[in-house]
Amino acid sequence: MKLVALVLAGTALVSTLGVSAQTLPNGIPAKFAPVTATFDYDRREVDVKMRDGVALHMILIVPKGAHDAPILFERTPYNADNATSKQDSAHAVMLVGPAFAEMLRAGYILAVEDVRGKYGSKGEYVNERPLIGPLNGSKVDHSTDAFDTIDWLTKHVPESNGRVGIVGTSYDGMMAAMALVHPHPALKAAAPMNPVINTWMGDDDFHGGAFRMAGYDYYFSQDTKRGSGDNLWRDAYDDYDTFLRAGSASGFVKSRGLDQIQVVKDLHDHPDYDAYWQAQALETILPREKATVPTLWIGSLWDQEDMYGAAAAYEATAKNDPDHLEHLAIGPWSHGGWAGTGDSLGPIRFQSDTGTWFRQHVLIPFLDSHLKTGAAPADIAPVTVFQTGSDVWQRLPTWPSACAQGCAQASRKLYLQAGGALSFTAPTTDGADEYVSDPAKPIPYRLRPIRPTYATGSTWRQWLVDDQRPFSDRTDVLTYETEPLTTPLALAGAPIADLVAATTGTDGDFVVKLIDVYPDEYFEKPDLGGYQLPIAMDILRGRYRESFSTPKPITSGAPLGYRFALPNVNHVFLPGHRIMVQIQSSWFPLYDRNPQTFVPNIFDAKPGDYRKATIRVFHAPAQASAIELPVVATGAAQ
Ligand code: PG9
Repeated sequence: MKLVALVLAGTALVSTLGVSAQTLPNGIPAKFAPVTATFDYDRREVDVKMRDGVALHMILIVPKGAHDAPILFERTPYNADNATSKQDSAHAVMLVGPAFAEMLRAGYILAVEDVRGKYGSKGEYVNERPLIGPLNGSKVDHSTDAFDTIDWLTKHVPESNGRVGIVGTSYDGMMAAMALVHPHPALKAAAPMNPVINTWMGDDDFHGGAFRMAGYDYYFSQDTKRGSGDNLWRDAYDDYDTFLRAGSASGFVKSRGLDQIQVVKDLHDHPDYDAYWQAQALETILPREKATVPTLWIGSLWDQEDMYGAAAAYEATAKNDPDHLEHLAIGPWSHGGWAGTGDSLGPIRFQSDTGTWFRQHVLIPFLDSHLKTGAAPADIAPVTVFQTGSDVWQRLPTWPSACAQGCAQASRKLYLQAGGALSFTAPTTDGADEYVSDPAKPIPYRLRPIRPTYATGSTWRQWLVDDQRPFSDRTDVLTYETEPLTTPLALAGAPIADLVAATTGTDGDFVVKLIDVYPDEYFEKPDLGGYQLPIAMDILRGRYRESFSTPKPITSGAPLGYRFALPNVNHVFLPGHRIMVQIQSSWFPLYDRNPQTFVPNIFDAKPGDYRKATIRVFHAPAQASAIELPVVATGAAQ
C-alpha cells in the first residue's frame, strides 16, 4: 500500500514537471443517494396537476409503517419545503413545528402544499385570490385547488385511510376556509386557525375603515418574489419616525416603489367597503351552502393580525348548520398562539399551558373523531372558550354567549361621567370632555421606539396586552374608570362603543379601549400592580359612522353618534379591579393618520389636509356616551 502511495505521489510530482496531468475525480458525486434506513418517515416531494394543468408542489411526511392513517393537509404561501424541513433529522417530529409534531405523534400523515404561484408551485400568485365569481373569472381558485389536491391524495397515498382534514393558521387558515366551499367528499374535518376571513372588516388590512400600515412589510416580502422576499428597508430605527416623515400611506408607498405591487394598488384603490371587498367576504360566502364538513374555527383573544375572522366565520356558518358541525374555540393567545404553550402573553400569566391543553383536549380529539377510522365521537362543545380573569376553560352552547337570550337583553351600558368616572347609571347632568388631536403628534400605538413589525426585537406579537398607563395620562387621551369592583363582572361577546362626540374637523378617528385595571398593589404578581390590561380595543374612522361603503364628511361641530363593536372578549373583572375606558383619535403608525379634513381617499392626503381638531365627547342625559358590555352571570357558563 505504501509503495502504491509513493508511486502516485511520484506521478503527481512528475505531472507538475510537464508530464501529462492526471484527471482528478469530481469530489461531488453525480447523484448522492442518502441511506435513510434509520429514518422513521418517508418524505415525498410531489407535483400535483390541477384541473387547468398547473402543477402545485406538495411535501408529504409519511411515518414509516403508517397504515390506514388519516391525512392532515395544509396549503400555504409560506414555503411548504421550509415547513417540513426545520431540521435535518431521522425523526419526523423534528422536521416540523411543535404542533405538527404532536399531530404526527397522534398518527397523522402530513401534506403541505405551496399555493399556486409561490415557492415550488407553478402558476400565478394572487394575494388572497378571490373565489370564482365576480372578481375571478377563471375556472380555478383555492377551493378548486384544495379539491384537486385532496382528490390526488385519496388516490396516491396507499398508507392513508382516504380521510383528509385541512388545517392552517392565518393565510393558511383562509385556505382551509376556502376549501369548505364545494368541498371534496374526502374532506372530513377542517380547523381554520386565526383565519383571514374579511381583511377589510377587522383582519389584517383595515379595522373600522382605518388602514393598517403594518401590511406593507408583509406585502413587500411576500408579493415581490415567487420565493422568499426581502425585508422592507428602513431609514430610521423607530417606525414612528419612518411613517411620520412619509406623510401619508401613499407617501410611504411611493418612497419605496411599493405601488408596483398589485395588492398595494388594490388596497389604495378600495379604501371603502365597496363591492370589491363585499364580494370576498367569506362570512357571507360560506353560509350560502349548508355546512357539511365538521369545522373547528380557532381564534385568539389578543390576535394582533386576524382578530375578526374565526368568530365571524363561526357566527355566520352556525346559521346554516342543521347538523351541528360548526365549532368555535377561542384561547388567551396572540396570532397563532394555539400552537404554543400558551402559559403567558407578555407579562400576563395564565394558570396553565392553555395551548397544550387546547391541543390535547379539543383540537386533536376533534380531528381524531372525524378522521380516524372507526373513531368514537368526541365530546367537543359547540364553543370552547378560555375565560380570562378567572383563567378557566368554558364549554358553551353558543357564541357570543351573552346573546343566548338576545344581545340587547344582556347588554349593560357603562356610561362616561364627569370627572373621569364610569358607572352603570346614566349621567344626570350635562357635560363633555375634550382634547386636541394633532396629526403632527399622533399617539403611538406602542411605546417608542417602535421597531418594524417583524424585525428582531419587535414586540408586535404581544402589543395588544401592553400596559396602557403610558397613554392614560396624555392630554390627547380621555380616560374614565370605575371604582374598584366589589363583585366580579363577567363579559362574553363583543362590547360596543357608543359615543356621542363632536369634532372641529370634517373627518376623524375614534379609538376606544376597554381596560382591566389591576389593583394598586397586587401581591400575586407585584409588578402588575396598577397594570392597565387592554381587554378589547379598536378604531372607527369617522367618515364611516353611517356606512362602511359610503364615506361621508362629518359635520364640523355637530354632536354625532359613533357606534362600533370592539373585538370579542370572554373576561371576568375581578373584585378589587377597576374598569377603564380610554378614548383617543390616533393609533400610529399601525393605523395611518386621519387628516381630520375630509378628503376623497385618505391614502393620498396632502400635507395641508392634516389639521389639528378639537374633539368633544359628551356625557349628558340626552347625549350619553357609553360602552355596552355583554354581561353574563359569573360561573354560569361552565
Ligand atoms: N396575518 C397574515 C397575513 C397578512 C397579510 C395578508 C394575509 C395574511 C398571516 O399571518 O398570514
